[in-house]
Amino acid sequence: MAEYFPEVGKIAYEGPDSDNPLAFRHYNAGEVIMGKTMAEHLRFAVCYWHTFKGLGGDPFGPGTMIRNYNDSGDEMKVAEMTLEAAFEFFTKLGVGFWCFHDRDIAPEADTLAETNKRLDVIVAKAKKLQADTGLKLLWGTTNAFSHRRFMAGAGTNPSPEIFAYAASQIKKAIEVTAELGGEGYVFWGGREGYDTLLNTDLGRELEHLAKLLQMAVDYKKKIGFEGQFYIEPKPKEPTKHQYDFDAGNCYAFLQKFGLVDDFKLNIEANHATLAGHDFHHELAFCAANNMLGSVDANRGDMLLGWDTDQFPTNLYDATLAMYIILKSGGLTTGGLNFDAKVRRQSIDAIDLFYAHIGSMDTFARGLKNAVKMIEDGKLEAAVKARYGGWDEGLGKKIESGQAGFEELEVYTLENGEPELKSGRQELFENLLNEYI
Ligand code: XUL
Ligand code: CO
Repeated sequence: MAEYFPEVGKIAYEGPDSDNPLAFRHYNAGEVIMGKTMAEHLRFAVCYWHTFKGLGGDPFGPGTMIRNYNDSGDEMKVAEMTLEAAFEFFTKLGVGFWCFHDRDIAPEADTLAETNKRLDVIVAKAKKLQADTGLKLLWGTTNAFSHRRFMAGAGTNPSPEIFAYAASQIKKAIEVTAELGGEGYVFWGGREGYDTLLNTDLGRELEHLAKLLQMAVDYKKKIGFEGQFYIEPKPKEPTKHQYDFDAGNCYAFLQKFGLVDDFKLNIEANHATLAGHDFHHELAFCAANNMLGSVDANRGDMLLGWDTDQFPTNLYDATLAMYIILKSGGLTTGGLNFDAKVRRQSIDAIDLFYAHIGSMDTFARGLKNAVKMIEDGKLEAAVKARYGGWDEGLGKKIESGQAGFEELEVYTLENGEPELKSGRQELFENLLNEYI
């Protein structure tokens, strides 16, 4: 097999004092922290679509990146070379997982039958490469948003024929995900939303989306696919409004349609910020509602305001994310998938390595910081103290349902104006800084 990244060897852990840009300073895969190795805690995945199919195109210009695995006029040959390059990259980087969309591993043909055949060829090759390298599939997903047939959505398309097409495509994508032993399957509603309400029956579209998801759940059970289903919230882009707006919205939707036990959420940092939340908020919401499944680890640029999908390098975000993840029991089926792309000017293949190494080190530091926060317990104790009133007397009565409006009125009339306590935000912020 050809070598596609000959200038890079296996990336090793060299410790914080290393000045080798092609080494980890903080991510030491086998190091045990709180009973698990760092690799087991972080479950890093590389995403196929950005890392191997993204070439730097943006709305103002085409791609800028020239890759040696792209160098053939034959689409299937390119697909095979790209897959080989990807597995070389995964292995050299030392991640345990990868993620893909059906259409980025195998190009679409003229008919669904022909497209499925192409997908089978690539999946057979991927299965072999997984066996040879020990790589695992974190999740698969469907691209039902790029082709022109999906311009008005897939499951929420006004046309039942297009709904049927999307269902057929998702069926196949779940089958190949199962074939590759995928630990999960993601639904990201690429164009499940609307551009204008004037031409949209919002209520009916939501019903249809639920139908599609229910069919997927039924089919998953029928074929015995045991991977976890995830929904990936995103509020807008490409549509003006996406139905899977944020974690709260997805949770309500899943509850309404009786789907809540069959899905968890895949939280993407940049999608959180597009929804006007921070990453921390979306993760905390999921943790509070037992919906935390997996993470698309990236970041946006607050001044640009669209889904820039940058590599995550912010230590505060990584620390708070890992704090929530650890406190909610850690990642089980999910992982940290770098749904991120190098910038348009980062044209060299080696930039892909720098980007992933930096982000893996960022989350390794986040993990270590979060462990310090948990072991030291000060933050948790301070939060607990703030809610201490609920563990006794009046609070306990309210929480256990032993008080109603009348009892509370009597209490308030007898006790008068409640004592006020500082929220101590600055003190909490200072405390957080001590761990970073
Ligand atoms: C798009 C996005 C997707 C999903 C998978 O914003 O995040 O790549 O992660 O379809
Ligand atoms: Co994503």
